[in-house]
Amino acid sequence: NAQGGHELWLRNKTSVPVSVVCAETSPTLSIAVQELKDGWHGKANASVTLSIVNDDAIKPDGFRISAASIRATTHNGILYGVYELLRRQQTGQSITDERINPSYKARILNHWDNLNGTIEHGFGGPSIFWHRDNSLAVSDKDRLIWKEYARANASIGINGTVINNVNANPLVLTKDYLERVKAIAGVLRPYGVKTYLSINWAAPKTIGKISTTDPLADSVINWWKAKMKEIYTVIPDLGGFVVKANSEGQPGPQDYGRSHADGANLLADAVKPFGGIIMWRAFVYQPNEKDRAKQAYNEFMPLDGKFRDNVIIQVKNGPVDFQPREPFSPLFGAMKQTPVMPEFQITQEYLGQSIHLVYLSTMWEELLQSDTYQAGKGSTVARVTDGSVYPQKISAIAGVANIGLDTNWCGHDFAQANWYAFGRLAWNNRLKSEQIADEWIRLTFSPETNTTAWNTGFLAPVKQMMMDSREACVNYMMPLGLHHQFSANDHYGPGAWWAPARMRSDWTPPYYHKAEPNGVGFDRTTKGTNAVSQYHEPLASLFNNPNTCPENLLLWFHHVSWDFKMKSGRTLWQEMCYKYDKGVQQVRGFQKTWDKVESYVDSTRFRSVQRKLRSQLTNAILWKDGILQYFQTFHHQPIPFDIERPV
Ligand code: GCW
Repeated sequence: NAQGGHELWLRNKTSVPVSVVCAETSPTLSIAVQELKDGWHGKANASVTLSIVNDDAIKPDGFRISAASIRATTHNGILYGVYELLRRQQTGQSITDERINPSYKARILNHWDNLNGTIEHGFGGPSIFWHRDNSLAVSDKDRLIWKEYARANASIGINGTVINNVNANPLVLTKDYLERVKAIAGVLRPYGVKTYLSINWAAPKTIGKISTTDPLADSVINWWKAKMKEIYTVIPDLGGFVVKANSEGQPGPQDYGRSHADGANLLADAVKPFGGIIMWRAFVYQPNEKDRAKQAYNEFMPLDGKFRDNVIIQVKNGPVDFQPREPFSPLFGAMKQTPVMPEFQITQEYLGQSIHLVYLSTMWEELLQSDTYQAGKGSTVARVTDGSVYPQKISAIAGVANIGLDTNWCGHDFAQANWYAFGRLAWNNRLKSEQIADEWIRLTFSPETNTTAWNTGFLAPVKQMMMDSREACVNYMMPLGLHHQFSANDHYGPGAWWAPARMRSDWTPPYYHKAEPNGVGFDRTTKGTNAVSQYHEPLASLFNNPNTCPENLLLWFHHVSWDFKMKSGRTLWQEMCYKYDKGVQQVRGFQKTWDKVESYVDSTRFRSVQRKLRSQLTNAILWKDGILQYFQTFHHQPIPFDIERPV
């Protein structure tokens, strides 16, 4: 077995000879041809034809494949077809003649990378784009890493990347930085990966010496027009920009009494001549809101239809903030005249960082398959964002990257699966997490011949572990609709009790659990904050009633008695104890699973995962004991005897 994880899912396994016929040439096609030659696992000495065709049923990145041909309307389409063909060969999937198009036009990673090389909530080492010493010189090593990164992305269909943090340093828009951006874009381009940047709203002031950033001021409009012209002269095919404005202290148009639409449209007009798009984020909440979960909807719904056609609203999967489980954001499907794109978080800020083994695909699948009912039954988040329900010129999806300079790229070997899964779901938002896990395991760990012993001894148990891992994390961190129970700002360990005197209340866990002697949970019903009304019927009524609300979201929508009767017949308190205990037992189970597969994995990866599972267990126990003992101080009921009790 190959050592280490730096090759990701692109392991060079022994291939057989193939001849490739391709009439055209380009850097992208050269890559396509080379990949086929290096990775061919089809019939030995077969001949494969790559051709550009006219076919209205094939979208720009789409393709038509068969066992011996790939047809597309663009060179990028050919490249994606090549990776599809190779993946099917290497994972033993069948290849029939079919046309395949991506779900979203823009499939984008968001790097929260700062210009000084640090990464906000990055757990896989320093930035691959920016240096710790602030130097902007481009080295051969830089180029090599960017190339491997681009290849990995292309192989799973990711076609864009935002290379600086949404908490943006305006300097990225200045000359010397733009030269580095140009170099990065140059390496990514042949792999079909477009470069994007994050904008700091106050840039005209900070780097432009303009006295205002009012989006309606001529000086501001002109500054942005000139800036965009400058940027696009350096990088003519830059994809566009993401903007975090009036969010967590970032400047924005509201500083001047203007709306998100005023702000987004100003930038949209400035990039329009160059074909760029503006991804305007809806992650907004204020210190004194009674219910943070409602604000994005309240701010953005009145603006529906007021945005330019090259603006898309970027919405986190849930209404609060990337918690282990949230209901879907009510903005999905509700904005009918403005395209909306889901934002996932691949980096595990709130799901155990680089220590816990948590396969996030099941969480994203849950979101994509959630029915919003906004255009009748079957209006899933997938369909209301990908253009199936509403006509939209642009469609996109973003994932906050978990990538850094660590040897295995992501900190945890299994975190690579989350990068992989994001790409696969962005390409096809109907895919099942189980299939994605199956592919990833085969590509990442498979021996030369995948034998029955390997299938039953390794593939099956490891896949099961991955499939169970997110629910396990929910169980030992925040079951039954609990959310934001983290201590301090690192968002790692339990802190239901954490509430320093001078801290904004919405940054402390008690704001979210509202525990007291008689009960627990956040009342978002019509009698409470009425957040339920932001959902379309029948969901609003379903969520509003504690007896019909899904139990896994109970404490999200309801404040209920500790003795509330659960479907299992247990009280809420008992059920909570069993959930936390189950989470801990699941992690013990993962340890056993992993220990048994030792003979199938190289020792580097085996030991690293084994070590991390041990820490995960310790931490899961801490979560269970800490939160349960804290809640006991309100109601003084015992912990059931048949679960593992705090000692
Ligand atoms: O989850 C929170 C993070 C912030 C982040 C913010 C956002 C980039 O704690 O670090 O800032 O979300 O998404 O803007």
